[in-house]
Amino acid sequence: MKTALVTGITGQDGAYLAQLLLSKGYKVVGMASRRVNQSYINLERLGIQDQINIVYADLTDQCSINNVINEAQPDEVYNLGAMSYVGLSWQKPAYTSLVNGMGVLYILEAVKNFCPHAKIYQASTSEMYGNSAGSDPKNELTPFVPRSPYGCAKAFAHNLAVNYRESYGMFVCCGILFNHESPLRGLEFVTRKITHGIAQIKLGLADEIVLGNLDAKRDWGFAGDYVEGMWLMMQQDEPEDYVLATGKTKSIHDFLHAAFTAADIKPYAPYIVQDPKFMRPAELHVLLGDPTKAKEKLGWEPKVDFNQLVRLMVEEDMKLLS
Ligand code: G4F
Repeated sequence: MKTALVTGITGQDGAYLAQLLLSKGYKVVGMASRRVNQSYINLERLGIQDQINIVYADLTDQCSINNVINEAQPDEVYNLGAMSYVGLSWQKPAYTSLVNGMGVLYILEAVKNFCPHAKIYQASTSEMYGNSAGSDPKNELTPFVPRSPYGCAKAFAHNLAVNYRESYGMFVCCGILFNHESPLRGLEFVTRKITHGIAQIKLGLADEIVLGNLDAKRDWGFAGDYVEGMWLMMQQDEPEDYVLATGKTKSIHDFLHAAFTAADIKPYAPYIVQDPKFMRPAELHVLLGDPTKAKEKLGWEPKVDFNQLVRLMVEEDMKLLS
C-alpha cells in the first residue's frame, strides 16, 4: 500500500484528491493546520472523513513539516496547502509569502533530508503568468509576470521546486493549474459566490449578489478532473511540469449568464450589484491555458465542460440550501 501525504486536505482539491487516492488503495495522511474552527466539511460531503489519517502541522512552521514527513514516510507528497484566495493576498502579503513560498521550501528540505524517496507534487498556478501579453494560450514555456502577492509567492515556489529537481535530482513536478471549480469551492471565490447566491435568491433568502470586476476572463474546469492530472504527473518516470486547463476562456458575465439560466432566472442583471471593495489593485484580465502537453504525455483531458460545471454547482447549492 502506498502512502500519500496531502497538505491542504480540508480544501476543495485536497478532498477530491484524497477521494481519488483512496479509490486507488492509498493510505492517505492529510495535513491540516488545526486552526480554530477548522472545517472538515469537504471531506464530510464526500463521505471520506473517517478514512483519512489527519496530522497537524503548518506550512509556516518548519519543525512541524519535518516531523510530519519524517513520521509518515510518504511515497508521494501533494502540496496543495496554500493561502489560495488571490484577493486576500494584498491584505496579507507576508503571510501569503510565508505559506505559499517558504512553506514549499520547508517541504522540499524535509523530503530531501528525511524522506528522499518521496515524489513531490507542487501546486503551481496560472496566476504566475500574470497578463504576459500576447502569449495566449499559455503553456509550460510562457514566462511568469505575476500580478498579485499570491502569484509572486507561487512563482517563487515554482522556481524553487524546479531548482531542487535540477540541483538534487529529486522527483518534483509542478502542475500549473488554471481555475478549477466544483460544489466544494470556497464561498469567497467568484464561481461559488455566484452559484450559492443564486440558490439564495431562488429560495427567497437574498435578492442580490455583490461582485467586483465582471469583465475578467478565466479558463474554468472541474476540480475532480484536475486531481486526476495531478496523480498522473506523479506516476511518470520523469518529473516534469504540466499545464492543466480546458483551452477555453469565459468572462464572469458568461458565468453569470450560464448560472442564472441553469436556475431558470432571466435576465440576471437586476440581481447583480458591483462594489469596488471586490475590485483588485491589479487585475489579471484573461487566463487561457494550453493543455496539449498534458494530453500528449499524460493522456489527460478535462471531461466536464463549462455548462455542465456551472449546472452542477447551481444544482448542488440548491440542494444544500433547500
Ligand atoms: O474566483 P477568483 O477569486 O479566482 P482567481 O483570482 O482567478 O484565483 C483562483 O484561480 C487561480 C488559478 O489561476 C488559483 F491559483 C487561485 O488559488 C484561485 O483558485 O476570481 C476570479 C475573477 C477575478 O478576476 C476577480 O477579480 O473573478 C473576479 N471577481 C469579480 N467579482 C471576483 C469577484 N472574485 C471574487 N473572489 N469575488 C468577487 O466578488
